Amino acid sequence: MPRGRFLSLEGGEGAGKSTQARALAAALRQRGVDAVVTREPGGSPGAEAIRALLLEGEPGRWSARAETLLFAAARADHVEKVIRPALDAGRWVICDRFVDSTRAYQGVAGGIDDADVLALHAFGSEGLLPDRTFLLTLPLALGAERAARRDRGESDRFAARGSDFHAAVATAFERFGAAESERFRSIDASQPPEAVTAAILAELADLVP
Ligand code: Z5A
Repeated sequence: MPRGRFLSLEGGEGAGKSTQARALAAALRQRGVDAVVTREPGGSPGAEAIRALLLEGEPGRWSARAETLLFAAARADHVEKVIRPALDAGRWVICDRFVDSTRAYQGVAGGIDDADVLALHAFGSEGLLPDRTFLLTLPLALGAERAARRDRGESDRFAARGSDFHAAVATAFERFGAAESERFRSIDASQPPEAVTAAILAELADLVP
């Protein structure tokens, strides 16, 4: 049984990652691919419990180091219980955010060294990386507007952070994409949803059977 493919979607808030994860799974299923959609933080019962700790409460609830460890712990459980078993069973996994989010949010924007984030990932998740990462890009204001419309004014610990923080996250993602052009594909997420899905599928053509 050939191993399944591991795809991740990254980008700032409101970029449309969840929307595209569902649309991509539907498009792949039409092509005969057995695709599962999952998300971070979360995706397994243990990681979903950690998700609640991470997203709820005061913005300053965790130090940058504690927050990084919580994300790494949630990911370790998610990888072990959900992602690796699915890939080993030949299924494709579409993950709404993965380790590049920790590198961008806790790393570049939060002040934790990239090498430390990657060392935790090497220990917790045996360094698993996606076969392809789609970076959904759009102007920050448009993403914030979409997220605010969806959340009707309610924001979690991360959305509540200022525009400088979110700008640093966007710059970090761009930098990762430029440094790892084999894995990353940048997608213009300001287009209508169907056009974004088509752009992702075009950048996946070499992997789809
Ligand atoms: N975080 C972290 O710090 N470190 C980590 O390692 C990880 C995460 C894994 C998770 O929040 C927070 O945790 C996240 C980063 C941090 N915080 N931030 N910011 P979450 O899981 O609750 O949410 P999210 O990942 O941030 O999702 P999101 O960015 O808010 O949304 P999205 O998935 O990118 O977008 P969406 O839900 O698909 O779409 C948003 C709305 O726009 C919705 O109403 C759609 O119908 C609409 N939409 C989507 N696409 C389009 C297009 N193309 N046109 C028009 N409207 C659209």
